[in-house]
Order: sequence, then C-alpha cells, then structure tokens
Amino acid sequence: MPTVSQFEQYQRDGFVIVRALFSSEEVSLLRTHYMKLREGQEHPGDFVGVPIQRIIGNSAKTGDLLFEDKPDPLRQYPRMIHMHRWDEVSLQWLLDKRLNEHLTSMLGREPYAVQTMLYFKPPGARGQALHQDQYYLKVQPGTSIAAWMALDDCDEANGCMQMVAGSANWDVLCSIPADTTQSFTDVTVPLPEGVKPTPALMKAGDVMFFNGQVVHGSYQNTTTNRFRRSLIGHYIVGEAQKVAQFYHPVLRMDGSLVELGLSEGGGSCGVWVENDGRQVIEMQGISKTKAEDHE
Ligand SMILES: O=C(O)CCC(=O)C(=O)O
Repeated sequence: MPTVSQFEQYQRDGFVIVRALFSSEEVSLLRTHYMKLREGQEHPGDFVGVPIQRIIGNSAKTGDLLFEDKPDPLRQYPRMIHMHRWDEVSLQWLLDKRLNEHLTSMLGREPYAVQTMLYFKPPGARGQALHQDQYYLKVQPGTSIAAWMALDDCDEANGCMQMVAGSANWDVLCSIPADTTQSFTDVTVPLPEGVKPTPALMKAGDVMFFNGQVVHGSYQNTTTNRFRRSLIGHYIVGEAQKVAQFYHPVLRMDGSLVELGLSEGGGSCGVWVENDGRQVIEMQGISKTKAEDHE
C-alpha cells in the first residue's frame, strides 16, 4: 500500500516514486530474463525508432537535401512491447499484487491492465521526447496510469525519466515534431515558457507511478558503459469504457479478459494560448493520431 504521503503526492502531482518495491534479486532475474529474450531474437512489435538522419548535402539534380541514416544502438536493442501477450514472466509482473495494491489505492478502484514495454536504452541510445500517454491510449472516460520500474539505477547521464510537475491535469496537447537526433519517436508536446521537466533519479527496483496526462519523456543515454533498462506496465482506470485499439485485449488484474469499446483515432487537442498574462491550454486543435498510432 502507498503511504499517506505517497498517496498525497500522487493526487497532487500525478506521479510518485515508490522506493524498492521490488528486491534486487527480483530485478536481477528480470534483467537476465529480458536480455536473453532480446539476444538475436525478434518479437512482435519490436521498435527501433525513427531513423537518425544526418544531412549530408544537396542533390546536384534537384537541390533537395540528402540524408544519411546514422548508426543507432537501438538497432541491436529495440524496445519490446506487449510481452505479456507471449511471455508468462511479463504477464505475472504486469498483474503483480504489489503493483495492483498501489494502483488500486491511488485510483480508488482496481484498474485494467493493457500494456507492457521493455526499454533497453543501451549506451548512446536516444531517449523518448516529452509526451502524454493519453495521447495514444485515448481512455474514455478517465485516463491511464503507468508503473515504470527501473531495472538499472537511473540518473541524468544514462537518460532517466524527466517529469513535468504541474501537468497532472493538463488536457491532451496537440503534438509537434520532435528532434529525432535526440528522440527515437518523432512527436513531442510544447511546454509553456519557463516550464521544464525535472529528472526522476531512481534505483533499480523503484517504481514510478504516473497518470496519462503527465508530460514525461527522457533524454539520451550519454554514458559509454551503462544501460538504462526499464520495465513498464500501462493500466487504465476501472471506470473506462473505451481504449484505443492497440491496447486490446484488456485484462482485469486477475488476468481475465474484459470487453471494452474502441476509442477512435484523432479527436481534439489543446494548444497554449495567453489569457490574462498566463499560459493556458485551449482546446482548438485536431489530434493527428490515427487508430494505429501508439507510443
Ligand atoms: O522510458 C522512457 O524513456 C520513456 C517511457 C515512457 O514514456 C512511458 O512509459 O510512457
């Protein structure tokens, strides 16, 4: 169960880190397990990311810019997704009693489980530009909540998570192009002037819970010798009636299937406007996500 102060922090900020929720033995077994699964094998949904492109000049014929793809450490260590659909260890972790207790206390009702992901983030790998998970999951009504577990100690050098305090209740923002030399995904969200993410320093076995509205992401792993592996579960509130297609099938926390509706792609999104000298979100855009888009 979360402590009172963890509960209050989650209610206020939309995210909280629970220290040492998993033991170092459990984390070590999980690291070995996923490194074995990754070695020389492909799995459904592996994601290397968008290519890192370097401008190498202009075409003599057309004058168009010419690009060259740069080597990318993620080619050897693509992100794995939805492992719980084919790997029992991942399914057991997603439905773990400790995660369920924390999620249920923070949300006031047992959630549904919809996704697992494993980021290897080897030395030199790009991060993931700032985003809101609800942009992809489109939970209706309500939002998602992530359980992000560090499998390695994480700091700014190896690309720890970056969290935007104060974004817990923001509407879904319209996306803009991301800098793909720094991010393996190609969209991000704009922040108002003066707002910056703060690094979430974590030890292996710590779990950060954050809701689907919170703006978060990570920067590059600038180390030459340290991975930043993380195991992530995505859940949706127990009141939800619909979620985007990519997140079906939806599971109850006892592993049984639950039938929910499909949220449509697209929809409205917010942009920053000035109101009485303050930056506020105004819903006026159309989200570019399509039914098949996912993080
Ligand atoms: O681990 C990261 O760098 C990003 C993870 C993330 O954005 C997520 O779990 O939604």
